[in-house]
Amino acid sequence: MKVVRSNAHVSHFPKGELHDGELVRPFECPERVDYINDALDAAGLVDEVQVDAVDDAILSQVHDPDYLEFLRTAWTEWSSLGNTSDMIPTCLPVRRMSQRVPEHIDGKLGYYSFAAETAITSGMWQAAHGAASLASTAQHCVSAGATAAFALCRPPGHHAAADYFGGYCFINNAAVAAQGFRNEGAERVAVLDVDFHHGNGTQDIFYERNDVLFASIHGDPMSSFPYYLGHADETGSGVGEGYNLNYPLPAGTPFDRWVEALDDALAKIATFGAEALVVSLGVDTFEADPISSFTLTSDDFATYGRRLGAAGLPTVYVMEGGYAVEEIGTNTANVLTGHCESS
Ligand code: 7XA
Ligand code: ZN
Repeated sequence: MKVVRSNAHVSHFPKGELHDGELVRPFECPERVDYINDALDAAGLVDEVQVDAVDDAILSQVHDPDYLEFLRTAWTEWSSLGNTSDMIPTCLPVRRMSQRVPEHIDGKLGYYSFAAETAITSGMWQAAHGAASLASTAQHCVSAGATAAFALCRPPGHHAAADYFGGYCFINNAAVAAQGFRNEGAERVAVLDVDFHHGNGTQDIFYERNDVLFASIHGDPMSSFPYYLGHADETGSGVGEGYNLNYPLPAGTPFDRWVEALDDALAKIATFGAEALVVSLGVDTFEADPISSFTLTSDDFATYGRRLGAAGLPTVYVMEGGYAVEEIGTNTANVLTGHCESS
């Protein structure tokens, strides 16, 4: 399989993550990529692709330009005030508050975020832009004729909405790939999100569109992050009505129940007539994931990878979550190996 990866991600690693009332070492850590690289290499899966920088025009098709400018300049503005540590949002505009963008960087930070576990670092923009470049390069490979490609994105992207960050995500890499497919001629594109967490950002970006179908299988937001989106009755709006499919599942969901949702989503993607598929590949559905609560085993990842390959669509895999770091490589490689076996 075509594999797109780089070291740009190492520039971003916050000093801490607010978790259960404490600042802990972030779950979303650079060695996640090392484990995945090792497993892909060991499985003999890699057909290496040279990375091309993402066209910034695509970023502006899926994100608000003011939000992108905030991400690009936030650290400079923050550090110009004498700050040296990471930027953690502490004041967010909730119900009945003004949606005017504040002038002070503290206010902007809250305005453009939805969760406080995600810090902006000095190297965030370089890493996030680098991850978007991987997704874009993978999409170019597939648009040019490859059957499938894997973008080893870090930071992940599926929580990043048109104009806010959070859940470790800044630029929505899956949305970049989907928009890239549209720009290069695909009439209908599907994004299938198999991460444990609902892809609220991807949903937000495509919610009013009928050219990109979004389907997400995830922990029920009544009990799982991101809590405020991901219910089954969120089905799209305007011309996008019917093009957003959410499959919220309870804590403890085992593979046989999970895969029923997957089969239903794949059937609907086929009915939609998708010409290309973007998979938001989070492997935090794994039974030992420290911040998630489904119970998939390592073998299950290979089983569902075969189902994804059997869908027969030109496919870009974009890495999202997965925090059982010693197994993240095996689980990711199993999905991709399964895909290759059945495509
Ligand atoms: O898919 N998204 C993730 O894996 C990140 C979830 C962040 C959860 C933070 C909860 N405090
Ligand atoms: Zn996740």
